[in-house]
Amino acid sequence: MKKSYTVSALLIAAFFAFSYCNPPAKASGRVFFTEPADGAVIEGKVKVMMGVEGMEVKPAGELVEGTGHHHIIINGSSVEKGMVVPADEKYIHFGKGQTETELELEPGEYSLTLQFANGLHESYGPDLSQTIKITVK
Ligand SMILES: [Cu+2]
Repeated sequence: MKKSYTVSALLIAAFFAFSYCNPPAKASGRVFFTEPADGAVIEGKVKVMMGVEGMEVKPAGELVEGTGHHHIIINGSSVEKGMVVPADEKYIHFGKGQTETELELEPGEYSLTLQFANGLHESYGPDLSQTIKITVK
């Protein structure tokens, strides 16, 4: 009887130790435009400042957990988790680890999506994206 108590106590202790060391995986972090504000009306070049929390910005090339780089998607939407972010005039990669840029856009209304992706350009999905709308005059 005493032995089984000891075993139970050990199992419980092991369980708590394990839970403590391995908190459940959750989608941590967020990305956001520091500039421009959602709904902004802008004249001329659009200055964009890209922010991230819970992840580290790192130039592309190497797969390192907890790191990645920004992408801006013009008039599109976030890229599904695990998919490689396309590269064309609509999908801009900031593979040097840049956190700010200037966009030259014709007058009109745009949606800008900020998408964080890993060193191999594989998207972290909608959880690590933000979409805003702006008007360029
Ligand atoms: Cu990329």
